Amino acid sequence: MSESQSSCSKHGAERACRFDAVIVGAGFAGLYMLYRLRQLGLAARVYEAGGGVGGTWFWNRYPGARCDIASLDYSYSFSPELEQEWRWTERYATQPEILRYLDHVADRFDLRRDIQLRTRVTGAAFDEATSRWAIATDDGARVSARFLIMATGCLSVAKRPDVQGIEAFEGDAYHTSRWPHEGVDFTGKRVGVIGTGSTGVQVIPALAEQASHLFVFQRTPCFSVPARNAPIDPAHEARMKASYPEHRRKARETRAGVIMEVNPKSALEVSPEEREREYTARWEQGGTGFLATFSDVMRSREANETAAEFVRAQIRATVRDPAVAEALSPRGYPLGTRRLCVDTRYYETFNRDNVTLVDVRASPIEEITPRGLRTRSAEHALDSLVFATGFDAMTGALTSIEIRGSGGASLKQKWAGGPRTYLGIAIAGFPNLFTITGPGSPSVFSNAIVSIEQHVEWIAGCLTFLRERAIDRIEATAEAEDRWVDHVKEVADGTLYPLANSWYIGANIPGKPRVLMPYAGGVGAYRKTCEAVAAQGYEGFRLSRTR
Ligand code: FAD
Ligand code: N01
Repeated sequence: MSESQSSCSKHGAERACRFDAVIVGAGFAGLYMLYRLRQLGLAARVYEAGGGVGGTWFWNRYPGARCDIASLDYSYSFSPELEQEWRWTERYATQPEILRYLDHVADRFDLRRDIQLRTRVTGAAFDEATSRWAIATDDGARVSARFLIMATGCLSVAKRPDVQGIEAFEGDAYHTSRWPHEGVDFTGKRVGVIGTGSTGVQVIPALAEQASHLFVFQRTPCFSVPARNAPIDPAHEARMKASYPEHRRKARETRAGVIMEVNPKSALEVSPEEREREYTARWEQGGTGFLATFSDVMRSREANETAAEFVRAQIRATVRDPAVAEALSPRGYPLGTRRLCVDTRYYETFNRDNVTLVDVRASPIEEITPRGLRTRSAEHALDSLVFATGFDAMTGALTSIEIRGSGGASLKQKWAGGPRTYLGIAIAGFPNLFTITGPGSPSVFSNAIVSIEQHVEWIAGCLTFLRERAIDRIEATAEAEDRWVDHVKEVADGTLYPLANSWYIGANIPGKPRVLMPYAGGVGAYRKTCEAVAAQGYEGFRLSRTR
């Protein structure tokens, strides 16, 4: 398998390239995958649709964008030197800072020479005779690679709202994940925002500070906890950097890839006073650690309701107008089953005179007009519209590429009833193809960087194993995939997640099958499963030689 080839040739207007591996996407996943393949001596090429590296952090440039896992954790662990030399300035870094970090990584490890930007992979077909992928890009090149590694991201395909009249709008319209690089000045403008998920709660306070008036069109209220963002205390940074290896090792063994102190008690076994005290303490700490206030918040509907009611009480205490506070209060789904939002002055923003909450569940959006937006009960004149409407998550980037496996089988068709994978890394019928943080892996239920590094390292280990045995074809068996899909579903059914309409289960995209796509078994347990599969000679995979 070790061809270590990289060559491009031109025949007339046609360019043909051959690599050991093609990686699609140059975000956290694609960059690290390239680094590891280089270490193995493989010739790899990254194709990236965007005009720069960074993935999520290249695209999502809306005001207020930042991570909500502490940056000292939301960063690569593979290079101790990088870990030590990079200095994060805030507990949760802003988008520009994370993008600077990823640009630095690309330069520091000399990755750019194997990354082709502004190039979209449009199709890939597996050739049985050669066990290679024939990859089509939108620059017309014909690319051949033994292995195809999809680092296409779980949240990289923007979803525009399916609202009538959208094309007729005469003002400026922006999707938060396709934000203009030069920024947008909303000073003096009447601005409408559709969407109140994690993006909405970040962009809304930022826009409110600029716009003459901001209309927030809310369909489903979110649960949001304060970030308590702040500059990083140098003493904390020094302590963390001194204990990084141990800290990272522990994080890899947790459920979500971050060390959280989980209170072992049940929310239902403590007194109301103790419950209030514990929730208040977590609320004051800020961040998603709120979910770990009691052991059963994410397991028991009744326990969860105590957390939900605590948040509703915070909303009532913060938002001065009781009707607005009530409209902002989520009901009807458990806290955390749609991604818990983390904000800076989100609820406070609704006390501003220049902000109006429009409840579009009570009065649905009827159409976007040339001059604004009309709901069933009112018309709102707008200069600008901001769509914080999310993504065709987890499967969108994969099914939008025409991927054809053994015998020409289409991935899109295979997944028509929901994604089917083995470990979220491989797909039966699609040999030599790997998905980083694919559906069926912990992915978006975790600190993404921990999950990305685990997948990249597993794939690198697998390719080394194949090379040492001169094996050039690996494919998940249908039986192993069926077992894994059943296991993912069984674990999902034991959680509260299926109770909410969320992008986790595809509910945000009309016609998408209702399947909990990420694996809810936790990154620590999942890692052990993956390691056991590898230790048993890649159990559940069929390995063979073509030549
Ligand atoms: P991405 O960063 O999405 O990169 C995928 C790349 O693939 C993109 O650049 C895309 O252009 C490219 N691509 C896709 N299809 C093609 C194609 N056909 N051809 C060529 N290129 C293609 N996760 C956390 O754990 N913690 C956080 O705090 C956090 N904050 C987030 C904040 C925002 C605003 C968003 C949107 C997501 C956040 N996430 C967070 C999730 C985030 O997506 C991951 O943390 C991580 O950045 C994903 O990296 P990736 O490389 O897997 O994918
Ligand atoms: O997207 P979302 P997001 N009419 O799908 C609304 C990560 N992230 O971009 O639910 C009216 O969560 C929709 O309403 P409803 C994180 O993983 C992280 O906010 O369909 N409303 C919803 O309110 C996150 O979960 C950070 O009723 C419409 C919103 O749009 C993921 O990315 C920051 C509508 C979409 O919310 C996605 O978050 C940002 C319509 N026609 C993102 N269509 C961090 O801080 C959609 N909506 C880490």
